[in-house]
Amino acid sequence: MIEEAAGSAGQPRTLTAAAFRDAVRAKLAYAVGKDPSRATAKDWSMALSLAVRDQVVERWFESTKASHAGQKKHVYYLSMEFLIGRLLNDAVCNLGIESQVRSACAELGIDYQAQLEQESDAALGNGGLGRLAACFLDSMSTLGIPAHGYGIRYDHGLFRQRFHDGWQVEEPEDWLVSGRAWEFERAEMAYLVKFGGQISFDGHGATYWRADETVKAVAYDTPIAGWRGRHVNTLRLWASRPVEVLDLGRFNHGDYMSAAEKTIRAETISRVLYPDDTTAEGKELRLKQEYFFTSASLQDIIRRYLEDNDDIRKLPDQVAIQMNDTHPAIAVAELMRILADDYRLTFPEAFEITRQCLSYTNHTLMPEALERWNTNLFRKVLPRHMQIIEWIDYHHLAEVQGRNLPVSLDAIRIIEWGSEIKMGSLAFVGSRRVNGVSALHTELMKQTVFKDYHVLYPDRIVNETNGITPRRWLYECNPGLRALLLEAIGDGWVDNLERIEEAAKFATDASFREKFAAAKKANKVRLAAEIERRIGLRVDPSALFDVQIKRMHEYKRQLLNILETIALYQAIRRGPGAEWTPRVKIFGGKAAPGYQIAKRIIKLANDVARVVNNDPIIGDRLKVAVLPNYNVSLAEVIIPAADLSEQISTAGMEASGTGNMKLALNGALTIGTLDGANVEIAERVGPDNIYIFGLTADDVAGLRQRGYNPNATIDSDPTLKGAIDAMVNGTFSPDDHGRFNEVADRLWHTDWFLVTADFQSYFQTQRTVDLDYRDKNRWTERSILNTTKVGWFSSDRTIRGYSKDVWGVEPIF
Ligand code: GLG
Repeated sequence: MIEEAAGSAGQPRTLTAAAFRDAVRAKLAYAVGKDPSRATAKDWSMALSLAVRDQVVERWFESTKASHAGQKKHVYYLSMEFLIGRLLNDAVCNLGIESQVRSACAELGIDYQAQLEQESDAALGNGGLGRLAACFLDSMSTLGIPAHGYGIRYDHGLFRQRFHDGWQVEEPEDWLVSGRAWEFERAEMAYLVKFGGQISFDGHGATYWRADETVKAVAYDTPIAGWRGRHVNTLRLWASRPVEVLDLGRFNHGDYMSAAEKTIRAETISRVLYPDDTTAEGKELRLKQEYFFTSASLQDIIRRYLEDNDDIRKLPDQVAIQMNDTHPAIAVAELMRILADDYRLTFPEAFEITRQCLSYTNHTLMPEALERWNTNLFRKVLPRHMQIIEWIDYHHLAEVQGRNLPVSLDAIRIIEWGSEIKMGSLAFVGSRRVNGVSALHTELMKQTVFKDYHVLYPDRIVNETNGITPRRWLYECNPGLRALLLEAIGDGWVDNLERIEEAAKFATDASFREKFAAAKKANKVRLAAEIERRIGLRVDPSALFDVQIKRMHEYKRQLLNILETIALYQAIRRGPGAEWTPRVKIFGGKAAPGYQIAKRIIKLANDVARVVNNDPIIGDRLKVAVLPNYNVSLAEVIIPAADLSEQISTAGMEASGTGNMKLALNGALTIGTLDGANVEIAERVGPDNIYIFGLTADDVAGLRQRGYNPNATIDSDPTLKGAIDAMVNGTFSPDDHGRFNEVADRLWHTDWFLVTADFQSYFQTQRTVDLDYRDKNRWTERSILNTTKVGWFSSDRTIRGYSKDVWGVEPIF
């Protein structure tokens, strides 16, 4: 039994350092099986994590008991992605046991920081959508909302990115390879999930689904502790396993390969995360993945519900299910199937209950990213669900026809031309609430993609502007700034981030400003060391750190940033004697493996970097650092060190963005378009503390409608033309002049993302940034105002919004 120091009321019980040290030793011996003299860094890190995990487990039991006893409505967050990153420091900070853990490590002669780096980064997601789900888990636990996150336990998360000669190379990621301290396998918690086959009816109301293939979904649970460890929720990830482990008959005939065939087929479902989150993958495996985790989760939800309740019709009183994007939208049909086929409710009854339980979050308006499934494929994989969706579509349409409203019936069909199922439409029709992720995005949802639905259901669409957890994105990743804030205003801001505004008054206080700048500088020194370690480039920590970190995508316009880099490079070369503000351009981001143009833009960034960084005329005035394998852990190092945050998407295309919030919270000033949540950030920090440039969403729509001709723009702008010319004349690709022709051609001919249209405004704004950065005091003052004015973007606020507007649940804290 571990000795515990008494905690004051409401505070978590805390361990003494000595007790914790002994606990780590015991874990090393009895759980890892190593003697301290033989233990590797990995062994120690495992022992440390297991000891910390013990601290979470008791609270976890208590939370589970309390939520059963309290009979509160429970939230189930279904997401194909959870980008949780590392968990050790997160658990330690949330439990408030950092000082004990650090002293225990010191006594054991191990370096805490080094232990943290041993943990693999759980990259079970692509970008913002998956990271949002992870922040929501933290906030739901922090607010004491009984909740489960449900997803897939991929063997391989998002690929590891390497650069070979500047080109992206994808390598499989293997986060599970050296064991995982945080999860518990629940072999007994398994559900069967069926695919394909035939449907038959017995004529007395019973339906039978004789499947072609059945797999077993096995649960793996990770406890997620909230701030101060007051409540612990569960992230339950499903792994796909065969129903029969081995075909012994075939094995005994010496046919070893085919004896294992079913196992391989079943395990394939949870093998890899689809690396592409922006194009609909019309692939059977993807559809199976989506159905696999949705079905297992719904079966689990109903089992839990029936443990404490007996009337299936009252499910919506106890259950709120959130569909994170359309990936789990098959839940609409699956819940109906369970209610109708297993519990014998009529379709209308089942539909009503389904619509009361489910809600849907939309994350993008880009047509190519809105999932559609070919009906032939769908019918083959999910024959019963196809029938149910046909029923929903037919009845929904019939109901609408009766209401005589000004909507286009074609636009509200779920099954288009009988050949494609629109999953966004299915999710909309089957949901109680549908939400966008920023004010602008929600408005655009009402005006564009869901226009007709909005006429039919004017109350259904609500806005829940995204947020980020201040625990990971300030408290943990920025210890210097954390310490300064604790000293200045106490720790109320960690519970209620809006209270960070109490520090705004210090923006003009010279001593505070100095400490704030010193913390930023220390973070920049740390990042500079990381840049050197990763790519061998030396950068000066007193230069302006200009950061663009996010997935590589044309709409995010890394290309605009690179063109500006080229133009700046050319300007410095023309006049090296002028007064330049030294700048380090930092890029990080992965391109989907099949997204050729995005991969070429990575190559361009690397080619430009090579030339710029080696040009003796340029020196420290400009450096370009393209960092490979951007992920959550790297973000934790880059974000606290940023001076300038690049949020430069084509207006109307970035649903929200959340990197913008993290960077602003850590004191970076944003240079951005009026897109996504930038709009709301600008409202809060005020026009003097943000750099807004370029076309608005309305301008973009107008320009595209009229037909934009990039030719004239490029011809009339020598700076832009010079940069594009350099791209195609071999300045950066002496070995292959034609390498970037296609990139340039797109700019000259179509430029759908309006890079050229926004270039001049962007370039000029960057020159203003240069000038402003010279006034260090003023810059720090504005940096402080960014940190202190963006408290509203806490995911705690977002989750309170969902609780009230979408789920109908009450946070405990
Ligand atoms: C999407 C959007 C982002 C958004 C995120 C979370 O592209 O703008 O911030 O979801 O809502 N696919 C994404 O990452």
